[in-house]
Amino acid sequence: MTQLQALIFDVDGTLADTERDGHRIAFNKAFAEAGLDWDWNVARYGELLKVTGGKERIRQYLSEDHPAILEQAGIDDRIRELHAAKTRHYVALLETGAIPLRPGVRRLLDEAEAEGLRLAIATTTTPENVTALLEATLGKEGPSRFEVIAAGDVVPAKKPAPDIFSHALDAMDLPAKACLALEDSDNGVRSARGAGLKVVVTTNDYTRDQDFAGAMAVLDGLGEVDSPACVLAGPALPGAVLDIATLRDWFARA
Ligand code: XBP
Ligand code: MG
Repeated sequence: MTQLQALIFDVDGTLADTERDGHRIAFNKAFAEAGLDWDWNVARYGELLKVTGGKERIRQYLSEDHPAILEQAGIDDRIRELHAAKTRHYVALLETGAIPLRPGVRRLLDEAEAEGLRLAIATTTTPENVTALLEATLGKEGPSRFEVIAAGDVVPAKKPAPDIFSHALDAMDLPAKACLALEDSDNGVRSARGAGLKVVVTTNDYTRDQDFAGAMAVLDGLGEVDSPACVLAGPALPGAVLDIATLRDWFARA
């Protein structure tokens, strides 16, 4: 049987709750700065999250709310410019330290390293966003703790396509059967499963009611000693938190 050798983390919603108070705010700032009256409230943004990728999400919004604008000449450049402004606002927001890691993330990363597991990232978001989040939360050395950061447009087809996880596996030169993905969304589970990976889900407010078919386990978080994790589907947790010993056990049995 193949031993667990690496953890591959999603970023948005998994490492940190970045969507509602991060990406959404940055999109709205970019729209306002461009003189647009587009405003994505919390509920509308939740609907738009079905499409991964910021540029793709703007395009989806236009197709639903302003279809005539999508037909205008130069719209692709316009979307690219708006998205570049959004990334600028998002990185600036992260640099203020406004968005912490989710509970248990730092603990699990430390433990994984101590146990000799390799770490990688597979995300739809823009690479600068990942660097900014990891530096703001884990310090200057944060990004280098992950041997591969697969992000954004490095693959043309974003989640739920499997490409970004396959890309991370190729870069690590590891087979899917030796790795475990950590995700927060249905699109992420489909992407990881498509690449042949086992997946553990930690849900958040936007993803709680999604269908995580194929996931090895679904929890409301990784848990900390003073705020235990709750298993929503899958094997029972032996203690208050999801730790590497439990992950190894679930991985071997799945
Ligand atoms: C993350 C996303 C991203 C971010 C925005 O999905 O969908 O689009 O919301 O990032 P996942 P950019 O967690 O499944 O990878 O604006 O940089 O594209
Ligand atoms: Mg996610």
